[in-house]
Amino acid sequence: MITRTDLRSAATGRAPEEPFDYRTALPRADFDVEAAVPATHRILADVQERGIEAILEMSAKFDGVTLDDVRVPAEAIQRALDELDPALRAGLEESIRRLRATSTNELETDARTELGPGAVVTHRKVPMGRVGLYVPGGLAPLISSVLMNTVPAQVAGVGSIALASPPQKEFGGLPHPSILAACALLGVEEVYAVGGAQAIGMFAYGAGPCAPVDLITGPGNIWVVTAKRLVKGSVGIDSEAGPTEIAILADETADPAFVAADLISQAEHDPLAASVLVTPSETLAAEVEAELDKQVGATKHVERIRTSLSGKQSAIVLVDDLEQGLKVVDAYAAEHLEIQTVDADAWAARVRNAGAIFVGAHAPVSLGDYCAGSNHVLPTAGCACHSSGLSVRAFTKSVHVITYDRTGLAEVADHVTTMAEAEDLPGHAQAVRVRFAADAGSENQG
Ligand code: HSO
Ligand code: ZN
Repeated sequence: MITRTDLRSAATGRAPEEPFDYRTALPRADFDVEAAVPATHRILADVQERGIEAILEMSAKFDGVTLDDVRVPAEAIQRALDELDPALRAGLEESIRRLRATSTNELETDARTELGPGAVVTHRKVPMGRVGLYVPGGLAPLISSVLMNTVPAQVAGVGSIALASPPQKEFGGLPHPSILAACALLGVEEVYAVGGAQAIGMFAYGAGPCAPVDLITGPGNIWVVTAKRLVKGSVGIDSEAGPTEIAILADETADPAFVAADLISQAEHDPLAASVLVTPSETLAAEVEAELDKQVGATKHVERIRTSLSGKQSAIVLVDDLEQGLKVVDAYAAEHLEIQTVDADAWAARVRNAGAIFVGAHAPVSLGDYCAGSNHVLPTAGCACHSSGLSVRAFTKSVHVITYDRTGLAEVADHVTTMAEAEDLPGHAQAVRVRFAADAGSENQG
């Protein structure tokens, strides 16, 4: 069901230490944002031009619901909480508690640097003013994504939070009730029943009751990801989070049943989801294949899982040793990376590129999806090389505050004027000299 990619020296004729761009050899989904640009562009332009009217037409066309308003009424949000299953409520509350603990601990303080008498630079951290959080409906109602988007925003101190999730036909055009209940638990009151690229347009440009936001975060399908890329610049976005990915670096000490279950867990999300095992152990590879055969049939979403495991984005990658495995997983830059090896901590410490790293046999990705206290909105498609997952930092910007007095400026005035003249920008030099003109005059007179 899952294919093998053999990167061992014997198969490739290349020694593991030879420089090689492993990205070209690794499986990856066709998630062609470029191809989705023209259609997404039309949707965004329509939302920008016709606002709420365009959005309501799109809800009818894409979601099959006829609505006359996009804002979810406060009573519907409260009712969803009243009707929430107590066990689910307990789970959500524990998840919120853990996310708040990590988010609070991750808050960064202002950095004040005194560079000399009368010369201070402060790096001040400022929360975003208004954010738009997107929670997908799609193949599963991602209740947990409400928490992952909202908690760090709240802890960062964002003043105004709006949340959008697709309207669901079976719930009378509202988002899934558990999504609304999670909003109620968190005190999020501004909720919109809008999905897809049109939700991103609504956040970016403002439409009807929704004022434009400064930052849009959250995962989504190809239309959402493409729309975020297109509006970027006029608003901020978090990293691109497309179909989910799991990579597992494992050796012969890993439990094949655990490894297979974890590969299946993310394959369950999407036919385009990627599950990749990187191992130097042919025995483990064979055992995991056998486990997959055994376990997949017993899952609920068999077809989706089979499609994603047999897709070209999933594979068992054989490597010479864990050193080469480390190069491979670093090049792949998976959204989620599990390390199930001896000395898992030590291997994990050497990983540079991953959205999140799960260390040891008892840290499955599912834990992080729901209740680890870490965030599950993470960069996919190799973006972990340059981007991070959601955290309070994503909802905070920083600004240098420069506080120099006359003494402080005098200390570096000559350096500024020299550099300005070297750049042929005498106006810059003059802006400093003018402040000491009186001194120069009194010296001349003296
Ligand atoms: N694994 C998904 C998040 C998720 N899983 C939500 C279950 N619910 C992307 O990180
Ligand atoms: Zn998941």
